[in-house]
Amino acid sequence: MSVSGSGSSDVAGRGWGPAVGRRSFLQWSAVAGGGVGLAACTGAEEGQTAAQALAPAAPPDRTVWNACLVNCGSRCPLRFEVRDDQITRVLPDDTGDDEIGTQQIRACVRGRSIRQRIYSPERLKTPMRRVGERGAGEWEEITWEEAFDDIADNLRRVLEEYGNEAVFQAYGTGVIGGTIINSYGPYGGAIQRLMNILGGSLTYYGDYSTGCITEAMRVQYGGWTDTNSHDDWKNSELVVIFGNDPIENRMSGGGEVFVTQQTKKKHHTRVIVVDPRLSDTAQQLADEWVAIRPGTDVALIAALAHVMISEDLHDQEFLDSHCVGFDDEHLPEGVPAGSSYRAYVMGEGPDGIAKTPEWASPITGVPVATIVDLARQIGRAAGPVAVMQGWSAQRQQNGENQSRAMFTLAAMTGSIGVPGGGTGSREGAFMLSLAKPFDAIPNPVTTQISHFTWTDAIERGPEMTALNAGVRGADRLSVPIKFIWNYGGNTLVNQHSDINRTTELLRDDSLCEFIVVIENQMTVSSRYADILLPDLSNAEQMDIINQGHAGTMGYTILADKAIEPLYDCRGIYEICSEVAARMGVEREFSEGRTQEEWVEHTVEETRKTYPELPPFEELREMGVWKMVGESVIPLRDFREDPEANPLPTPSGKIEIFSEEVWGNAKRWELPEGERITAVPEYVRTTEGAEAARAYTSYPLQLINKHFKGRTHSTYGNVPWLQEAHPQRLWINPADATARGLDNDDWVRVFNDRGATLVAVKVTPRIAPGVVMLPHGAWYDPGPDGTDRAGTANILTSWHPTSLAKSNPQYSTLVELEKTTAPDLEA
Ligand SMILES: Nc1nc2c(c(=O)[nH]1)N[C@H]1C(S)=C(S)[C@@H](COP(=O)(O)OP(=O)(O)OC[C@H]3O[C@@H](n4cnc5c(=O)[nH]c(N)nc54)[C@H](O)[C@@H]3O)O[C@H]1N2
Ligand SMILES: Nc1nc2c(c(=O)[nH]1)N[C@H]1C(S)=C(S)[C@@H](COP(=O)(O)OP(=O)(O)OC[C@H]3O[C@@H](n4cnc5c(=O)[nH]c(N)nc54)[C@H](O)[C@@H]3O)O[C@H]1N2
Ligand code: SF4
Ligand SMILES: [Mo]
Repeated sequence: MSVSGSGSSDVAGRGWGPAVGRRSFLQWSAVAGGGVGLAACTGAEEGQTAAQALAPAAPPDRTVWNACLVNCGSRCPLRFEVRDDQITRVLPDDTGDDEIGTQQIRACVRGRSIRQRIYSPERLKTPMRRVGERGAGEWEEITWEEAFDDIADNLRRVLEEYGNEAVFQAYGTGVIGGTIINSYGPYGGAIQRLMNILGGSLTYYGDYSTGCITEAMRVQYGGWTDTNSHDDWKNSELVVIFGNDPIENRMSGGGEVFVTQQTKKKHHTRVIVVDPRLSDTAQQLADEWVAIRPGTDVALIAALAHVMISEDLHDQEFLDSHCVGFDDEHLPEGVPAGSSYRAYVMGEGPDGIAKTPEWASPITGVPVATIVDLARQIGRAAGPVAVMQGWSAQRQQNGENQSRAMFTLAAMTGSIGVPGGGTGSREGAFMLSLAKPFDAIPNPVTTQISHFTWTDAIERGPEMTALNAGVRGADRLSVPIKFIWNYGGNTLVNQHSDINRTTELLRDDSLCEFIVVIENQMTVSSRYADILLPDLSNAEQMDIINQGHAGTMGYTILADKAIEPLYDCRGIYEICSEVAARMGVEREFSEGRTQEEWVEHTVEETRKTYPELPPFEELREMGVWKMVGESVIPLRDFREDPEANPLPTPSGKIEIFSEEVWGNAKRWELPEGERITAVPEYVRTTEGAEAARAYTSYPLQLINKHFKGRTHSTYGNVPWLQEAHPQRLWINPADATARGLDNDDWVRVFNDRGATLVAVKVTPRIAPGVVMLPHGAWYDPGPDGTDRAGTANILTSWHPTSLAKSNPQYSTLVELEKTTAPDLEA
C-alpha cells in the first residue's frame, strides 16, 4: 500500500483520522471532523464542546509522575492524570515551596500542553518504508520485523563497504532529558551504545547551541566555563547581560524565570540588557536596554574598553596577575609588540584604528553617549559586576570573537571568580549528576567533524581536512557519511541551515545511502527517511531524568510509564536491541536488562554518589527528588591563587591573546576574506551589520530567537500554542513604514537561498534594520517551493564560522515585500 503523509492506519482504533498537515486549531478540528482532533487530545467524547472537553469529567484512575524531556534547558516534572489508559490532564510539580533552592518546578505552557503532542494526529503510527523519491512522502507500511531486517542489512553493508566512519548519528535534542531514551549522541544513548559496540561511528564536537562559545571558552579559559548562577545577582552591584533571555528561554517556573524574577524582586540589583530586541527579560528585569545591531557586540566592547582604559576604569592588577595578552607587557614570548588587546583597542596594533565610541557607534547603532555612559557604569561600579551572555550573539559569523570579547570585558572588571561577578559566559546551575552505566562503552572512532559540517561530510567527506574544515582526531575524513541515524531530531532538515540546499542533498540517495528516522511526528525530517519508525512518547515508557537549570536546586525525576503504547509504536531501547540482535551483539547491548532494569540500575549506581537518593521503588512513588545546593561561582580557586590552581590553557591563565589561534591564523586554509584573530577583534563579515547597510538587495539583518511557543520545532504542531503564540516576524515601525506594512500584514521574506511567507508584528521592541523570526516553525513549501510557515532556515547559510566551524544562523541578510496570506490547502 502506498500512502501520502503520515501513517493512516488506525491501529489503536480510537477514531483518529488520517494525519493532516500543518493547520490552525480550528482547521484541525474541522478537518478531523466534529471536534475529533480535540477529542484526541482530551479524551473527550465526539460532539462535546471544547470547554466540556477540557473540564475533568471524571476523576482519574491514577496520577503518574513523568516529565517534559525537550531541549529548552529546563526540565519539568509533569503529573499525568490517567483514566481508562488515557491522559486526561497534565499537572505540574506540587512538591516544595516558593523559596529559591526548594521551589516548585512548575512546567510552562508547552509542557502543560503535552497531551496535544502525545495525541497529535501527526503522531506516526506504524513503521514505514519510502517508496518514491526520497523526500516525496510516499510510503509503504511495513512490519517491525521487516524494518529491523532492512536497517540491519544496510548497516552491515555500509560498515563493510565504507567502514565505521561512514555512519553518523544526527544531532537530535527532542529527548535530551532522557537517560536510556536520550536522543543526544554526545550524551550517549541507545544508538551511540549500539554503534560503539559495533566498532564506533563518526561523531562531532560543538553543537548548534554553543558551537562558537565552546571554542571561545576552550581558547580563553581552557575549557567549558559557566558564569555565576542567576541567584548570585544578590551579590552584584551591576548585571550586564548581552543577549541572554532567561524569561523566554528555559521557561520553567522553577528555573530561570523564577530565579531571576525572585532575585531581582528581593535585591533590586541594577540590570542592563544589551540586545537587538527589548526581550521579555529586558522588559521584565532591566533598568536599561541598549539596542544593538546583531553581531556587533565585539565592536561595542572594544569601545567600552577604549573608554575604560582612557579613564583608568579597568582592573589592571587582575589583568596582570590572571591574564595573558591584555597589554603588550603580557604577551607570550616571540609575539611582536602591538599584538595585545589593549594595542588593538587603542589603535596601536596593525590596523592603527583607535576603537573609540565614535568608531563603534556607526557599526553597532549604539549612540556615542550611551557607549561612554555604559563604560562608566561598568568601570565605576562600587562592587562586583556580573557580565554574562546568552548564546545567540555567538550563533553568528565571528561568533567566537563575540564571546571572547565578553569574557575579556569580564576580566577588565576584575569580577571573575568572586560572588556577584562572573566570567562573562552563560549562567551555571547547581546540578545533580546521574551515573551513566548505560553510556559506559567508549567509541573506538576518534575522528570528529564540527556539529554543523555534516552536510559537507555527505557532499565531499574526504576533501575535508583538519586545516580546511576543522576535522579533529585525524588529518582528514576517510569517507563521506553514508548512513544516518536520526532519532528525536529535526536538524536533518528543519533546524539545519539552508533547507533548499539540504533537501536537494538528501534527495540524492547515491550520496547518503540510508537514513533511519525515529520520531513521534510527521516532521519534514521524517519525510527524508528511508525507514521511518514510530517511537513511543515519554508517556508510554519509563526513564530517569537528567536535571535542567534551576539555580541552586539539584533534582532528578523518575518518569514512569503512564499509558500503554499508542498504535504500533515501539521505543528506542527495543529498536536498538532488535537491530543489535540482527548484528549479533544483543547480549552486549542489553547486558540482559530490560529498559526498566536499566533505570533501576542507574538509580542504584547514582546512589553510590548520592546515598540520600531514595531507592528505585521509593523514587518511583515520589516522582521528583530535590537537593539544595549552593550558588555556582566558577573559577573561585583560580581567582584566589592562579599559581596553585592554573587554568587548563597553555599559559595556565586567561588567554585574552591566544598563541594557538595566532599560530593557526597562519596555518589554516580559510576561504578568501575570512580571518581568525588571536585577540577578540571585530571582523567584518559577509552577512553582518555593515554588509546589511552596504548592500542594496538584502538590507535587513534576520535573527531567529528561541521562542516561547515552541522548543525549537518540538511542540510546533500544538494548536493551543499556535493560538497563544502565533508565528510573526518582528519588524521596527520605521522599516515597516518604508515597506507600506501594517501589523498582521503578510510578507514574503527572501534572499538568494529561499523565501518564506509570514505575517508581521510591527513593534518598536526591535532595533531598526533588524527583523526577528522565531526559529523552529514547521517547513511547509507551497506549490512554487516558497515556504508558508515562516521557517527561518529557508534563509540561513551552510557556510560555517571561521574558527569553530559552527552555525552562523543569526548572520542572515534578507529583504521582504508585502504579499497576501498564503493558501495553505494548495
Ligand atoms: N535558524 C535557526 N536554527 C536553529 C537554531 C536557531 O537559533 N536558529 N537553534 C539551533 C539549536 S541551538 C538547536 S539545540 C537545534 C535544535 O534542533 P533539534 O535538536 O532538531 O530540536 P527540535 O527541532 O526540537 O527537534 C526534535 C525532534 O524530536 C522529536 N521528538 C520529541 N519527542 C520525541 C520522542 O519522544 N521520541 C522521538 N523519537 N522524537 C521526539 C520532535 O518531534 C522533533 O522533531 O536547532 C538549531 N537550529
Ligand atoms: N522557549 C524556549 N526556550 C529555549 C529554547 C527554545 O527553543 N524555546 N531553546 C533552548 C536552547 S537548545 C538553547 S541553545 C537556548 C538558546 O539560547 P539563546 O541563543 O541565548 O536564545 P535566543 O532567544 O535565541 O537569544 C537570546 C537573546 O539574544 C538576543 N540576540 C540575538 N542576537 C544578538 C546579538 O548579536 N547580540 C546581542 N547582544 N543579543 C543578541 C536575542 O534577541 C534574544 O533576546 O535556549 C533554550 N531555551
Ligand atoms: S518546555 Fe521547558 S520549561 Fe516548558 S515544561 Fe518543558 S522543560 Fe519545562
Ligand atoms: Mo540549542
